[in-house]
Amino acid sequence: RSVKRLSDYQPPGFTIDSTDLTFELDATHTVVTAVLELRRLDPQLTELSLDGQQLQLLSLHYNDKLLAANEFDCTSQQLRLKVTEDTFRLTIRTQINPLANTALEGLYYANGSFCSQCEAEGFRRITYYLDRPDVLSVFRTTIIADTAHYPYLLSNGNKVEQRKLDNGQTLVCWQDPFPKPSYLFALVAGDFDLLRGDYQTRSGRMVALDFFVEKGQGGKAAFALDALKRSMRWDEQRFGLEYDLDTYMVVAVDFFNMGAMENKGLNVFNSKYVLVSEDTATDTDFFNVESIIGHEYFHNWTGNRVTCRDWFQLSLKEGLTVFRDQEFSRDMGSATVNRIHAVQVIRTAQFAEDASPMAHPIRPQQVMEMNNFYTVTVYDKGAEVIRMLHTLLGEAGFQAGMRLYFERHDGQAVTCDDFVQAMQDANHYDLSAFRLWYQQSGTPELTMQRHYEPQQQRLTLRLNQRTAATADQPDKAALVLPVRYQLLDESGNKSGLFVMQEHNETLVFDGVSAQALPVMLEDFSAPVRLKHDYSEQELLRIAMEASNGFARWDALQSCWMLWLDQAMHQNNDFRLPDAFFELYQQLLKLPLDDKALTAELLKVPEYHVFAENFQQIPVDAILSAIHSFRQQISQRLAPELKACYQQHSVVAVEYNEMNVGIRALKNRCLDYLALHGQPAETLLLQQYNSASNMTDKLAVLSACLHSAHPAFFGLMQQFATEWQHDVLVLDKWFSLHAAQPSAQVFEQITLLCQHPKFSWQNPNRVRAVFHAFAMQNPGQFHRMDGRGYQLLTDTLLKLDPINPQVSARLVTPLLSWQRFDLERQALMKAALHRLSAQPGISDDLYEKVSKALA
Ligand code: DPP
Ligand code: ZN
Repeated sequence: RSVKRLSDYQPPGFTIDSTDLTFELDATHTVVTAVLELRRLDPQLTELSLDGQQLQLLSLHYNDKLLAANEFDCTSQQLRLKVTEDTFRLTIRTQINPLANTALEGLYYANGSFCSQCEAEGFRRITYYLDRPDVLSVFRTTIIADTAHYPYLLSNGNKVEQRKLDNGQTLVCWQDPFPKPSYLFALVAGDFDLLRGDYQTRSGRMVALDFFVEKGQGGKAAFALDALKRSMRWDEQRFGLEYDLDTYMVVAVDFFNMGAMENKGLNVFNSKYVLVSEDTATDTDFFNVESIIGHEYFHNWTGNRVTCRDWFQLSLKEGLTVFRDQEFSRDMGSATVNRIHAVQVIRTAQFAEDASPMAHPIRPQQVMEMNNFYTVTVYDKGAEVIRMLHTLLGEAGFQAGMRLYFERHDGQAVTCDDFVQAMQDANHYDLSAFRLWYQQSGTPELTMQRHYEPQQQRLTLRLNQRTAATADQPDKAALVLPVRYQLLDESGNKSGLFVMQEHNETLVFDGVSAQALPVMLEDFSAPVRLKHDYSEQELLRIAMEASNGFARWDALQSCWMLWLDQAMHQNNDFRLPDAFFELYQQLLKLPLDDKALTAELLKVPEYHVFAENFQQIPVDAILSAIHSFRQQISQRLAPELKACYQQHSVVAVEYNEMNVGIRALKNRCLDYLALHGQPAETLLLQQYNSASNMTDKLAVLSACLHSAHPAFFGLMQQFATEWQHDVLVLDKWFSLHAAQPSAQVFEQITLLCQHPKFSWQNPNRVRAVFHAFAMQNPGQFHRMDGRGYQLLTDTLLKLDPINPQVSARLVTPLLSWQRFDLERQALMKAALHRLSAQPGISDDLYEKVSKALA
């Protein structure tokens, strides 16, 4: 198995000026004819090597000459031939089997439609090609298919021809004027509902917006269509970027490995990120649709117009585009809650990845299977790195950098360094030390110690940064850390930005009182772990007094860690302090204007939040402490919880910031009230039966789940009957079953896998069951008898031959075996050995398992 290294990058020896593709579609025997106009860039080269995978070569022409089998070399991975001219044409006919393509990479056939996914290296499963992002070509795509079954034949760009053939087939031809790498190619053929809209750009051009979704679901795309218009407007206003084609198409499919894909002019989406209506989707689903619609749209400039030179640069487009979609979401809803959620992703999933055998910098240095590097590090930590640039340069400076970036690189395939250079040059700001963020992995730990001198009224903060070794890199250097702070003081609050560069630095405040309290790392201004010496009392003071909502939430998070620690040392005799109940009481009686933030403040952190603070994770102690915290809150604050619930129980159904916040608050109360057992039943049933929206229905089910309420099973049955026709809703039901914190979950999962709507071929179904089990059911997954690990391992062995991308994602929780007690370590390791012993295990899974066992 081969590993590719960034340091081995070589520019392409040939390029492809134009790519003319013809698809004769058939579920099992699709014939692809590729006419490629090639040009030699390196005159020394005498051999051309094209990438290919699982292709059956039918014929190969060099210019007009049909080549005989001995005139080229065709292996399972490559097509090689001698080349004598500087420009020449290759005509390659291949046959592929889309129906057999359960990996869902390249061209596949599922649910009666053809669909493609080419990022990162899927195009080589369609035809032999220079399948690398720095080969940009102008594409023309002709699709021929049976008219009755496939009335819509779609590809990138503008439709230039459509005609009926006399054999019941239709031919459609698409031309994309923008040169693009093969990973942005797309083809879709099928029968859909079409929802149409349009958008006038700021320069006055009309753009047709077409959403293609499963038959009968057209109405559920209206919100996504509006979200697209909002994204287009927002990108014009905030970034000055306008759409560049006459049509923007979005296709929603149920069989899809990822969330969505930004193919030029023809986005393909996982249907769960397009299809929403109040009765079938939760507020979180609506949020995700808007954010992902935005994300893929924003890629049109950051990803498509300027793309990546090689796949090691993935964060160039993903980190930047996540930053952009986060800023968009922040402008559309509660800025504070959005930031809290983004920070939670970093503190749980990303910190966990840094601590795992898969640790890598946002620009990885070596890769076996590229699909394994679409990670929370590349995406979300990558976005934090962009956010730090934004913090250092300010909005105006950052936008100046963006303009220079596009001025220099529009139409090119570039590197992360090119991006930073544009930011540097536009601002005359030396970013040489900052660049280390791109090559160093790991989570920096920032320690703050306070020292107060009463005579001088001087507060000194001693700051130290240290990054522990990671699996991929032993030695770490000091990073540039933008530290935003606020000093809470009677004499007035001071805030500012301190840019830390060295391992040890001091920050001095003069003329401040002994009570002055520094709030560090406001808004999580750098992706680090902050170690501080605040007392519980001080943290609660920040939680009550800070003007910044994020700082209040963050202080409470630190409190929870203190209390967990105390609970662990007092065998759960620990009682939460009165001052805490006073704070909660106040929030319940007088919620903040931002109700969604209030609901966040009222939440006991989840297992993963607590777990990430430990090198060795005390699974059982965390779970029992969470249980005890929730019990204490529900008992001590019962009247306030009821009153707050009652006060917010009537909410208009429409998805908007206010309604979402009220629902979040009400359902947070419900979650605690459900712990009251039988007396809560009326309340639960009442909300379930009267709910006009999925958020409120699902909130009842999950409250029952969290509190092990006996109403759970009856309601789950009712829910299944109501929603058996809607797979996206059923996915929620699958996940709730799989998250059930009792041993019954094992039989339940067996039953779920026999459900008529379950399919091992469908990633959404598989994830609904097994991602929920492995990630949202820590008690059963980490059982001491190993049954949880065994179930996941059996699943992976079954899944890997079907869809390696999905199996390699699901294996994640097993990789971090070193972070558990010795008994669990042994069980998890045995599971990993079982996987590695499996003959024919995919590169995707092998790369992760072998690193975990190294
Ligand atoms: N490039 C896609 C996205 O992040 C993932 N394949 O939008
Ligand atoms: Zn993306």
